Amino acid sequence: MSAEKTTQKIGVCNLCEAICGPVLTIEDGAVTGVKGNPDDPLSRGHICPKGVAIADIHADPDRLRRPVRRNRATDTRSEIDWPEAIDLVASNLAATINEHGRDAIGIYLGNPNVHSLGSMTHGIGLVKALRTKNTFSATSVDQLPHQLLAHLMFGHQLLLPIPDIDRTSYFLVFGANPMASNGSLMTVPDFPTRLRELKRRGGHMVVFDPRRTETAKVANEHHFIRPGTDAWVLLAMLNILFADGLAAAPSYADGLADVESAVAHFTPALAEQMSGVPAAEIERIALELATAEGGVAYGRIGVSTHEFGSVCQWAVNLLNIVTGNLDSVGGAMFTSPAIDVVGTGLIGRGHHNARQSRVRGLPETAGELPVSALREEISTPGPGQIRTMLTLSGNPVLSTPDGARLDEALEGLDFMAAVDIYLNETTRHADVILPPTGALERDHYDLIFQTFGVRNTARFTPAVFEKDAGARHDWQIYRDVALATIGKLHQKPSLRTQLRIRARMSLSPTRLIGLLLARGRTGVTLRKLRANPSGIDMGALRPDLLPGRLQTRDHRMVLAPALVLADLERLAKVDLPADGELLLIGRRHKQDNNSRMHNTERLTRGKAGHQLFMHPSDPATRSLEDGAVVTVTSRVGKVRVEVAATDDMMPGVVSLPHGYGHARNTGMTKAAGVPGVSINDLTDPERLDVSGNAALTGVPVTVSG
Ligand SMILES: Nc1nc2c(c(=O)[nH]1)N[C@H]1C(S)=C(S)[C@@H](COP(=O)(O)OP(=O)(O)OC[C@H]3O[C@@H](n4cnc5c(=O)[nH]c(N)nc54)[C@H](O)[C@@H]3O)O[C@H]1N2
Ligand SMILES: Nc1nc2c(c(=O)[nH]1)N[C@H]1C(S)=C(S)[C@@H](COP(=O)(O)OP(=O)(O)OC[C@H]3O[C@@H](n4cnc5c(=O)[nH]c(N)nc54)[C@H](O)[C@@H]3O)O[C@H]1N2
Ligand code: SF4
Ligand SMILES: [Mo]
Repeated sequence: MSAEKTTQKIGVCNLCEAICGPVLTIEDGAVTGVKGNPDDPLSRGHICPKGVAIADIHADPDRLRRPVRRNRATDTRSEIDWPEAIDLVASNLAATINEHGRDAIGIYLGNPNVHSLGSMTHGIGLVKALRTKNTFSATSVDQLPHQLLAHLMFGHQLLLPIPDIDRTSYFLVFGANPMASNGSLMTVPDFPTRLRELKRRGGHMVVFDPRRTETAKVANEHHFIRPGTDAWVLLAMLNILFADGLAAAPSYADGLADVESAVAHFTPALAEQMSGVPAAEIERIALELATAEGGVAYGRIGVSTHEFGSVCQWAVNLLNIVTGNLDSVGGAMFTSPAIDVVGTGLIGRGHHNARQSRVRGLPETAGELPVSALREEISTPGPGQIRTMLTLSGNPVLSTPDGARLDEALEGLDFMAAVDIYLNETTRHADVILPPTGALERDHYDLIFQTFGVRNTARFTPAVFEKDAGARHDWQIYRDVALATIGKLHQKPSLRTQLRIRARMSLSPTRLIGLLLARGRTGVTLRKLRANPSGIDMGALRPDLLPGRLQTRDHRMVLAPALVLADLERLAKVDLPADGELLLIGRRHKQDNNSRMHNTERLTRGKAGHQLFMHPSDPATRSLEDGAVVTVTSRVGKVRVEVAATDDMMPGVVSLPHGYGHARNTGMTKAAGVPGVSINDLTDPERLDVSGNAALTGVPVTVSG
């Protein structure tokens, strides 16, 4: 191969929240190397095994590159051209609205939307243009409690306190496994090095997790905790801090006395009974956090996907606030991004329970309904029933509770369209799939994860490859579907609204970023970013931004939101756990990405990791052999899967990864051959947090031979 044809380009990995910016080697139009970029001020040369696999997605023969139409009668698919595909989707969306009203459209937005600039700028535009109440997303199987509490306490759903991992001396973690996940709601590429640095400077990391995870193993301390019981432990920590006179609040905060009386019931002794964590340990750790020079509490998926996820997130925020660690170096701080989606109001501050879902009366948050209600909204007849579905980069059949029944419900729709790059468990139901360009063929500026960074940085990454002549970017698809659908409505919006939508949807994402940067206060412009492709460093997170940064109307912080206080009564009524009950939790693997990446050779070689993990004592008491195929049964479903005994599990707790169960897949032949079952055939849409987030963890199950 001639040397002239080899180039190096900076790309961006869109697979997880760490947003690494690797250097790609390109030879004759193909990616032949992916390595970290040491000049990147955020990712500092880091990449993980998945980052290398972005080359595989780019070249993947399974990836869809042209629109696909399904013949329902024969369940076969053929490629069609773009004008025909857009027209088919728009005609069906418009026909549904014309005949049954806007709410007959259901929309589900999956995780990769947040990782694509075009989805952020134009996908949201399409959703707004369709104006259906039946909008759902992966938020309600993920971080909804974080967003709700940020809204209630700080006045904006995305004003999230980010751990100052590079300066903290005490890192207290509930239900997160950043060694595998690379961090979440804390954009922290290079977590392993940052943790080593933390330990080297004498810092201490404590992990509460029902599994001794990859992270637990490298932390200074790990404590097993019974799934679903973190609320008691967190509240007991607050209880101790009040009892010892170590809890205080800044002058701009209201409600400290209400918090004190609310946590009075939740003693360390009660927490020990519920969680299995010794009261003395709870007490010690609370005091250590309070007295550390810059300590921070942090909770993630393992405490967000709980029946009391909002209480947990409230308590995590309070631990930081009352110990003086919010808005303070080494604690939890707010970012100052170059495009401030929070301060400029680019993303709304949020609201909660302004309306409810039709069938079960579940509350909306920021305009979205809990995805646990999606299946029943499709299959329950009556006015407002969903008849046509649009999924945008999502695989809810594998990623949301009771996926097996959602799988059936999708087949009963009048029409379904998907904007997705693969034919998978969800998109196989679509009458039309519209595949956008991949991550290496589009410009990227990360509006969301630069807002959650552990450092203030900005980076713009131009497309590494030009798109094929016949390919479309996601923003172009969203624009075309929105405009074509509006054009076919019987009741069109006013001419002014139509012109506004057209003008907004016609600006490219990159133009928009240029305009937004120019409006920002950091001095970072698109021109400067183009001149510094590794990114611009704006420094460590800054303390003392409060109360100015608060987005509440009166710039005061709300310590005791009524919604959470009321939920403490529900918490106080929970019974002690039954003896011998098995509780199911999830897990993430370094080489997986939710339901994706199981068709790449590079990440699936080696020993399969889909098994049901159990503590060795649990199969033994049930006369089950290690390696045997067992039946796992929950209230909603059953799966058959192999057991792997490991003393990394807490006794009484079993674990399956999510995003498996590709046997029902008709598209990716390689993925369909990957063993494993979907944990979400067992998770229960009736188990919910007060926010509406699914309680995916701690599902009661039985395991038999
Ligand atoms: N039991 C259990 N369930 C869980 C979780 C758990 O911990 N336990 N985790 C939850 C969490 S945190 C999340 S975020 C959700 C994820 O839930 P989803 O977002 O529904 O699932 P993903 O597997 O991320 O699906 C991504 C989809 O986007 C497509 N895609 C990938 N890249 C692109 C792209 O560039 N453009 C377009 N248009 N499409 C693309 C993929 O083909 C796939 O169909 O799962 C949740 N489900
Ligand atoms: N490799 C990889 N990286 C990813 C993803 C991926 O699929 N693969 N997904 C990305 C996405 S969408 C997200 S949202 C983030 C999530 O990022 P993390 O939250 O760090 O992800 P998890 O690995 O699911 O960690 C959750 C932990 O909670 C524990 N847990 C379960 N139940 C409980 C409980 O009741 N209490 C406590 N204390 N712990 C509990 C689990 O054992 C697990 O170790 O990861 C992102 N990064
Ligand atoms: S850590 Fe995340 S962003 Fe970085 S290379 Fe791995 S998957 Fe990509
Ligand atoms: Mo997620």
